[in-house]
Amino acid sequence: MSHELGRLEDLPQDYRDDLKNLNLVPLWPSLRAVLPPGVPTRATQAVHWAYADIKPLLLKAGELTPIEKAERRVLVLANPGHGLENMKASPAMYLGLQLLLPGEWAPSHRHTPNAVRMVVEGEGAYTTVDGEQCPMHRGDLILTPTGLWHEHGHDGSEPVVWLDVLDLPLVYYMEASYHVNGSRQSVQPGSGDRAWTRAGVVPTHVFSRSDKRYPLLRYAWVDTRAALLAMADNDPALECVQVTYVNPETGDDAENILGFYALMLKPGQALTLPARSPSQVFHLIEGGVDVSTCGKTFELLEADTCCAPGYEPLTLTNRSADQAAFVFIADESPLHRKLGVYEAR
Ligand code: GTQ
Repeated sequence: MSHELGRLEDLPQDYRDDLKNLNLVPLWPSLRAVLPPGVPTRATQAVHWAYADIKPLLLKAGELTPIEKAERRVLVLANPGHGLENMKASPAMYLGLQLLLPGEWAPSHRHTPNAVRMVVEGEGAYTTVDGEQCPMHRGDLILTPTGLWHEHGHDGSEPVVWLDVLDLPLVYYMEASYHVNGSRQSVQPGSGDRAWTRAGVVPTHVFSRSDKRYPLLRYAWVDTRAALLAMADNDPALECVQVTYVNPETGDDAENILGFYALMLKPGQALTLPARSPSQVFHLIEGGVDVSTCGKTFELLEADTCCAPGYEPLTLTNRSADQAAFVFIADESPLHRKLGVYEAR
């Protein structure tokens, strides 16, 4: 017996017209497309964006478009598999490289999508989030979670570039994406990364409890890097030297939809990750790493970024025989876990 399902063309035209006029669709011609056998259909392609290609175009954008005409001067890393105009790296992830020139100001706003910034290069910029001024140094991760006011400023003398990672495609798809403009924030004293300096000891709230849902907004790279080196030193047999950026008060992922991690590859290490359902993004902070997936190998240099679809195994290889390499990873696993569709094969 054939398992071929009936096609739309098999149905008489007048019947198809009747259905269409009543906003009805027969399922069987599309059933296999929406529920394919064994593995999902993925529009996400494995794509590599080289920083050396992007930087001159980003600096050119700095000449062509004043900050007042851009608000956020960003070149979006768009996956051709999703259509460039849709500005998606993957179903739920948006990536952009943002340029801020000395003295520029990207005004205060808040929006429903969650964002993080991974600082790529340049000194002297800061992001003010919910009244907290977060200095931006290379490798720092700064959260701007849903609904929090944020603005970017720059007191240094060289261009500053960072990688924006947002869950914009998902929030837009949900018809829940919008922004509100605000006025310049007044900077409040204190910072989460001074209140929460060490794992294992957390602030005791004797008199009053902060009502901040996101107590830690800035994850300094010096601390994350030191944590990875200590983990590797502590357990030389540890295969995957990786940390997850978490909310230190709850232990949950730092944001609700996307997950963020820092991975250290030991000299010469090749790490094969299982096929997992969420798409992933890799951004090289330090060293030289090859990323192999979907029959392709990307030779990442520092500040390069690549993405990979879910349900594919992936190998990361440190090209150096004597230096560790450090990778920032973003993925969709908090979303997949919350929805109950997370899988590792
Ligand atoms: O810096 O606030 O890449 O609102 C896209 C949207 C950056 C930002 C982006 C944004 C921002």
